[in-house]
Amino acid sequence: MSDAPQRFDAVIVGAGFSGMYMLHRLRELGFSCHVLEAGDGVGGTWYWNRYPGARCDSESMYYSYSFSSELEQEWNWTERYPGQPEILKYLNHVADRFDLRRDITFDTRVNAAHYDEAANEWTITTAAGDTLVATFCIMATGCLSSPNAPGITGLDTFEGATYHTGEWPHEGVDFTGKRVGIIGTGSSAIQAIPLIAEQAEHLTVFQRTPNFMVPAHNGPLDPEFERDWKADYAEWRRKGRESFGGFPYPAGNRSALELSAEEQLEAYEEAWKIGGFRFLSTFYDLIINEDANETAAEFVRSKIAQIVKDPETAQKLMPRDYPIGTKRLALDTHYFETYNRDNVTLVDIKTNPIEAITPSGIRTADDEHTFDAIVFATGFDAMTGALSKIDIRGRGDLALQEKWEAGPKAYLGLGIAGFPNLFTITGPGSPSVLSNMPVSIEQHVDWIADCLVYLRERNVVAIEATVEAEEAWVAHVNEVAGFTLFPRANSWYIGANIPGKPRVFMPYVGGVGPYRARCNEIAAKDYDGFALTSV
Ligand code: NA7
Repeated sequence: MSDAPQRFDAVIVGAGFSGMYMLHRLRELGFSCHVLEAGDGVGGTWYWNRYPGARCDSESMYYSYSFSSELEQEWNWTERYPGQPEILKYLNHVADRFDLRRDITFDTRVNAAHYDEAANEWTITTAAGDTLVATFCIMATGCLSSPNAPGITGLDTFEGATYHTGEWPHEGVDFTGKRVGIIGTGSSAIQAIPLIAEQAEHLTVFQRTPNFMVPAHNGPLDPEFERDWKADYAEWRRKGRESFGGFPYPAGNRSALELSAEEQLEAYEEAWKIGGFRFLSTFYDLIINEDANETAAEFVRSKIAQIVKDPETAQKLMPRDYPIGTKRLALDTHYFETYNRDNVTLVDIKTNPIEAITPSGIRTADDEHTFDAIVFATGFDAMTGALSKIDIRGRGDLALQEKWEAGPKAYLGLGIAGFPNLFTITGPGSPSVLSNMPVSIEQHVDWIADCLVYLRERNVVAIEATVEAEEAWVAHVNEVAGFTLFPRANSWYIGANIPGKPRVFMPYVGGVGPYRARCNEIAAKDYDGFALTSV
């Protein structure tokens, strides 16, 4: 980049699923735009998360872009759920096919984005000190992109190797013959543990909270299934867009409580056989009714008891203190069976807490563990972490961090009062992480693209969420969350995994279909709830 700041209609931060599609849409519409990306390639989440077993929990046929039917038809997925290498290959294919790289600068982390009120422009500053100037600043920074490294005493003293699942070495890691400790039992750990256990001499798992899981039943994609999908792709996509979670299968239409225990069991067994997230759609009331939820939770606990041979370990692995589905449900491929191996030990750190990391390993209240490597599968500062790392300043030099001190506030998860012409893709207050992400990403990107065309056609130079609309939306987001069991869990949805993070339920649980309708209605009413400034 040269010394003089380059000027664009829009600067997009991040080249994952969102940033790539945003670039494509805006460029097609004739806007000048540029993407800044911290990694040395496209992919975002799928660029960084290269740990063993990294795989998407949404199925291949719908964890993909829908904007190009040619792309849909030409790309062939190989498995029911796409593995990280295959998703990354897909995103690289998309980057090549739509010639995206020429407008992306890689290896460039954004440190600051400041709005100049007088000039009505954003100045985006990179870690290297380069600046870009743009009318619109679009944050495509991802919801799970700021790794959480727990501040455990003595971390720096450890003499072995340490890894975070979200920042995995590109060359991979060979654990053969190694004594390995892994902290965390969320979705990433659940995928990594069975594979690390196969390689390592010994694997010790440090569990703070046991997780509910249902089988993934991954396997090669049946070519006939793929053909059927491709023959009717538009209809499958429509179903996904209009659904609750962005998944194109029907929501449950029965209450768990209408059925006898035997009938419930039959329904859960059937869902267990199918595998995947649709387990939670077995009945419509699993996420809103505690008694209904408990029937599903108990079913999963009974499965753990059947799979895990050592009764004491099985007990430790059974989640009991939050409703199923209120922390992110994980999909299981030989996770529970892994605890039947002789070289795997489970340490429950609720009863036997980690006291320190030592030069040789981990010391808990009761034991001393020696390791060659420690894996942190400790998750992310979700939804707001990546935004908080950037010094974002709006009108009157207001810092986003300051505005969000008591928790994030945004209108539709798209715009923020005090921050004109700044958009967040899948930001807090939108369905985002509670949905099949590409569906929510495309909806946001399309909404922003349409919005920018609307502004251009009317000579509107600035758009900003009003405080009233933002407050009302945040109240609505909280109200809807309050109708569900979600707030009962110490989840990353509520910021509970990050010490000191305000407890606010961040995603919108109203469903992607109704949310889309609301966003469209707001756009149709000339961006109701946004203040528009014309030249
Ligand atoms: P998650 O789901 O946030 O899991 C992180 C795990 O690490 C979880 O078991 C946490 O326990 C545990 N954790 C976090 N901090 C600590 C500390 N300080 N000490 C001990 N244990 C800790 O992250 P993932 O990467 O697995 O998955 C993220 C998302 O990616 C996932 O939900 C999917 O959407 C894909 P906790 O449950 O907080 O007690």
